[in-house]
Amino acid sequence: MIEQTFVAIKPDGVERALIGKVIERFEQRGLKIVAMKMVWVDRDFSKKHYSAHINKPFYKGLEDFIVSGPVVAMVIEGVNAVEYTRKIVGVTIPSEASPGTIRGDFAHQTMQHADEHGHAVVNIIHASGNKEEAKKEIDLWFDAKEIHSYKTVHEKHTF
Ligand code: 3AN
Repeated sequence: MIEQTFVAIKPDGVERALIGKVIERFEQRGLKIVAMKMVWVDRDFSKKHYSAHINKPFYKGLEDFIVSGPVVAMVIEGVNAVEYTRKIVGVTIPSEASPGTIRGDFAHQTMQHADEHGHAVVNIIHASGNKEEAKKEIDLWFDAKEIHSYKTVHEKHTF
C-alpha cells in the first residue's frame, strides 16, 4: 500500500553535514521525497510535535535539543513507507541501532549517557512511528500545497 510518512533530520544531523547522506538512504531504496524544507522550530512547535512526551522526564532536554538549530523536514512516499522508513532509520537508542541503519551508522550514544547529562538522546533523525503519527505529523509540518505528486523512474519502470 502506498503510504506517506514524516521524517526530520534533527539539528545534530544538519550540523554534522549529514543531510545528503541521510537523504541518499531513502532515495537509494526507491522511496520518493514529495515534500522538503528547512525549519528552525520554536518551543511552542516542539510541544505540538512531541505532545506525547511533554510530561516525560526527558522532555526538557528534548525540547532544548530540537530548538537548538534548524531541521530538514520531509514527507516520504512509497509502498509501506512508514515501516520501511523506520527500518532505514533504526531503533531510537543509537547504541542499540543495527549497523546499516542511519542511527546505527552515524551515531553511537547510549540512553544512560543522555539521561546522566540531562539531554535528549542525540540520534540524527526523527521518523513517524506509525501511520496515525505520520498523518498527524505531516498535517502539523506541511500545508497540502507543499506536498507534490510526480513519478520517479522506479514507478515508470514497474508499471
Ligand atoms: P523515536 O524518535 O525513535 O520515535 P521516541 O518518539 O520514543 O523515539 O522519542 C522521541 C525522542 O526523544 C527520541 N528520538 C530521543 O531523542 C528522545 N528520547 C526518547 N527517550 C529518551 C530518554 N529516555 N532519554 C533521553 N531522550 C529520550
